[in-house]
Amino acid sequence: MALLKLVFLFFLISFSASAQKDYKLWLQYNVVNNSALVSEYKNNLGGIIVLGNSETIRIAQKELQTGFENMLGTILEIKPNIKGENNLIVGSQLDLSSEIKSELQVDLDKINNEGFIIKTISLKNKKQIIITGKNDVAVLYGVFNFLRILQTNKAVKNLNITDSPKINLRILNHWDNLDRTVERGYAGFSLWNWQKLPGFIDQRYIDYARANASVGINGTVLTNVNANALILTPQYLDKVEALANVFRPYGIKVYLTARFSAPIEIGNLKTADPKDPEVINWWKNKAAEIYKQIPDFGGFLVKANSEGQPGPQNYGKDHVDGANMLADAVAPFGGVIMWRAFVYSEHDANDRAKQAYAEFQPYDGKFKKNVIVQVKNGAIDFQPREPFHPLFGAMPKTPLMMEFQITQEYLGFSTHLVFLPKLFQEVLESDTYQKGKGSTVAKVVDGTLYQNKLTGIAGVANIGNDLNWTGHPFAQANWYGFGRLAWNPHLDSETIADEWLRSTFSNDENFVKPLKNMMIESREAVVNYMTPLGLHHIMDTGHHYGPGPWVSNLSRPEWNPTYYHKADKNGIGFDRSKSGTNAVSQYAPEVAKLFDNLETCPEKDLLWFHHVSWDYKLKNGQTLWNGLALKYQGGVNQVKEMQNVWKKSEKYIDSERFNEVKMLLEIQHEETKWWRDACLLYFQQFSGKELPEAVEKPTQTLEYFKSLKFPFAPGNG
Ligand code: GCW
Repeated sequence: MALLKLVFLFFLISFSASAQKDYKLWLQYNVVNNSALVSEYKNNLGGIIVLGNSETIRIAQKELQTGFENMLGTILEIKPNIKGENNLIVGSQLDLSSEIKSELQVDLDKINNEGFIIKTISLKNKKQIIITGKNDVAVLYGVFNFLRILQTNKAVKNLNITDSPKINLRILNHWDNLDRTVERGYAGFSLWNWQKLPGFIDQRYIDYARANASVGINGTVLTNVNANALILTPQYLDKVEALANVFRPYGIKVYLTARFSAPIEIGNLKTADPKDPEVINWWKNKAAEIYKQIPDFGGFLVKANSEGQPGPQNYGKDHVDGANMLADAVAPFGGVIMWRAFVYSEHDANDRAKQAYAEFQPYDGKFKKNVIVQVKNGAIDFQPREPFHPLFGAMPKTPLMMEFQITQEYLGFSTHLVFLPKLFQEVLESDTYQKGKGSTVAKVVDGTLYQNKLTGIAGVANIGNDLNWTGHPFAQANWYGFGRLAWNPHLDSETIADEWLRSTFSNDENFVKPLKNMMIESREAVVNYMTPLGLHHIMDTGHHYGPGPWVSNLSRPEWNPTYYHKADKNGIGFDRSKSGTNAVSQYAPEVAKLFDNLETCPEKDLLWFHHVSWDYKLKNGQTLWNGLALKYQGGVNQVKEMQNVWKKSEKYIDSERFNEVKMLLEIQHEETKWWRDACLLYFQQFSGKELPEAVEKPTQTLEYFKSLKFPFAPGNG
């Protein structure tokens, strides 16, 4: 019995010890085991002097102490004032001595309000390291960046870093419902425990804020864009206020989704017409009420007249009327309205890919100054690959914010390992040519192309109450990577993968190198085994889990996969060229020409823009049918290879995370075969051709794949 107890206890200890690792995300603060580095760190970091005493500064101090203790095994001495050399001086510009300030003036002039400086300077001939910025939150960003230097085992001698975020609003969009289900959430239930708020502050709220601050995320929309008006009632606003209070010292503002019909639902009005004086007044009062409780409330995110959500069009008004009415309500308090451009209508027979542009582009210049239009990265909907949305660059007089999806609605939920920064980077680097060569999407989003003051980027969160936050340990990298790209949309995804691996797992080069390659490859792998060569939207209905290219019975034509792939005996693909729907014309002439012409259209986007025959010759000489089949097989092989790489990583990491990822990769590998077989068997009915040699025989019949049902797939309401 005693032995049993002991075994149990051991199990409990080892379990919770490694479970904590999962929970700790990229803030592991692993012991530095390179002795030369340890002594360098210790020699350069004698103690800290903390200037200021806000809650934010106290958080920064605690973070440094925790980091040091864990990574170097030493307690960092807190000094009341600068004595001796090699101290870390941490505090905002407002708290710096004039001597330090004058040393740093050039750098201070370079950074923006949220930027930071990490610099080795000489004070009275003594070397010191300063971490500063214009305010305490900027200092906190500097501290996290400094700790990243240590976490990634880089040198701290002669530091000279100035860095500022290039985008103002760096926001997570939670599609969290008030009943704690999460639309398209695959990591458990919502973090927000509305029933226990405001009295009970879950430690997770604090840990969530800390994780976000560590990558510079400065806003969170707490509620689903398919909104519930109740969140705007006093009962819920008390709860929102409690969360805002937790997040504030971490530099994170709270935003809410505004249900357009709220004046009717909770305000007892007869209409929600944006031109109705009572409605206008209701929103003004609501905004005032919110700002009284939450003075730094960020504003509203709105999904209107999209997929059945109410909006101004219900009253014969348009998006501009709706957005501007709300903008006026929050303007006196400095709030913003993020108005989504994700619209398509069952009454519009046009190519769905063209509808958002057709509707929004003519509104350019008509929105109030505090409105920013939120545009998904592609014109359809967060597919494994989409060409960039044609609205980017096409509204020079309107701030546009990027909406990425971090949660993997269409990319294997939280069972597939897919490193999304690679996808995000591909979009951000795309050249819109709207102001000549070099007019990248990143420059539209960071405001440099058209000198927009208001800039933003949103990521639909993949976070839930799972122990490891994101369901898949590697999905943490997508949260991390989103934050890093939000800070700097010009960052390279390889750099991000490198940082993340080192901070999350290990600095051992033998681990980092192969794993980094694996992460970078993982995005193309998912495209290959799901939607190669420009295919899109061929997933199963409702839950969007797994393949469903055969689905053709849904009430709205543009909900059916057959609408998108258009496979028939003549070939496959959606003709969006000039001879088709002419969606290409929504791009700048240079880009339109590129996509329109079969010769120049990148093959990765081929079937997005063209319907081509099964015998069409690809650049490598393969027929389209063979090439398509080989891509599917290639994706399966890539995941097999990912499994091999992962197996070799065992000795570098803890067994719990190792096993989790191993199991998940096995599931992923099985599912790659499912995608390959289901899609190829289905398309084969039209091509009438044999599969090339190198493609493995299907594991099941098409009928079998069609019969699969997943009534309780997560994320689907
Ligand atoms: O991707 C689709 C999803 C919906 C989502 C919608 C949107 C929140 O399937 O679940 O609704 O997009 O972005 O509004």
